[in-house]
Amino acid sequence: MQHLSWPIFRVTEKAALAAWPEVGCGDKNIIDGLAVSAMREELNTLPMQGKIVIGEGEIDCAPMLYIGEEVGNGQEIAIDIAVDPIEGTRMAAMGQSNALAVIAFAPRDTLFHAPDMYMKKLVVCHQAKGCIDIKLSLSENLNRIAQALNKPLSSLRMVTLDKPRLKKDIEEALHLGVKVFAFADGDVAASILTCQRNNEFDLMYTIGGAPEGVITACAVKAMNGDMQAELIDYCQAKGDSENGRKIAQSEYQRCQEMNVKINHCYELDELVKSDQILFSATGVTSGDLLRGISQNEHTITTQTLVINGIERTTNIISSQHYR
Ligand code: VTB
Ligand code: MG
Ligand code: MG
Repeated sequence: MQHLSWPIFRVTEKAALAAWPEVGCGDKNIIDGLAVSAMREELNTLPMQGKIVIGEGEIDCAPMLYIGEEVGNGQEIAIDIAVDPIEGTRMAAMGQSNALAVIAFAPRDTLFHAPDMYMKKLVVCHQAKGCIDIKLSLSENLNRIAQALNKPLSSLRMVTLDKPRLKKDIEEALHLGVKVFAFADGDVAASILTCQRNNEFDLMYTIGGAPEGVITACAVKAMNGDMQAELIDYCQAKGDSENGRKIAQSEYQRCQEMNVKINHCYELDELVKSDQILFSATGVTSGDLLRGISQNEHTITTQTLVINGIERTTNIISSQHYR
């Protein structure tokens, strides 16, 4: 597995580079399509029997590296792959910050098979490990985290997403005096920022995509943080409606087929069963986590974060691509 720790960063680099010329084009499917093809091509050169277990695209019907797709050149080890060719296609399409190309590798059969639906996620850094319980209220969790970190609620910094479905939670946190940082999009980046040493945030709490949740879990596990997650149905995330109920019904069916439970607390060790994790993210547009792609006359510069759960290291790799 360790032999993939170098090649993995080229996979997200290539995807980010392919999508970047179309940043700001307004069409997220164009962005996604470019990143997907570049990623697939690069993955197929790697010495592995890779299987996509977390892909993306069902919620927004984007071109995808589909679940079950086999990639790699078929040699050596069998691995599970969780991928979001562009995490934040809307940001990339609209020229907003924080879009990343992301991938994670883990040994075969160690990643949670999440359907593409909404997931409630709670992430903390290693100092607050073991104190969270997603089944309790947000207030209770904020109190527990503050206690674990030995700081007052008024110094606690929570990162989340600025979505209507989180309005009540944001108000609840603010009511306790907690400082809230609501990103437009991108809870993978928000979660990594929470787990980094010298972390900007004490916790990440949100309702976002389940595939992003498993990708996040890979990074959190490799960084020795903690996380819990709960799949929630469409109506719980978006409010009740006739159409929503139809979507929710199909989600229940899908979950039954995949043998996973809605409204059940999944622990980090259930989301990712192994410590042998390789994770890579390349900035497409600049954000809090990584610088986006930039260009001058002769070179294009990319910045990539590689998290290695085997070695327990994180590396930031800045590459100059000569033309
Ligand atoms: C979520 C979140 C992602 O998009 O999938 C979100 O996990 C989609 O939210 O990080 P909406 O359904 O409200 O659009 C991201 O923020 C970016 O991909
Ligand atoms: Mg995507
Ligand atoms: Mg995404």
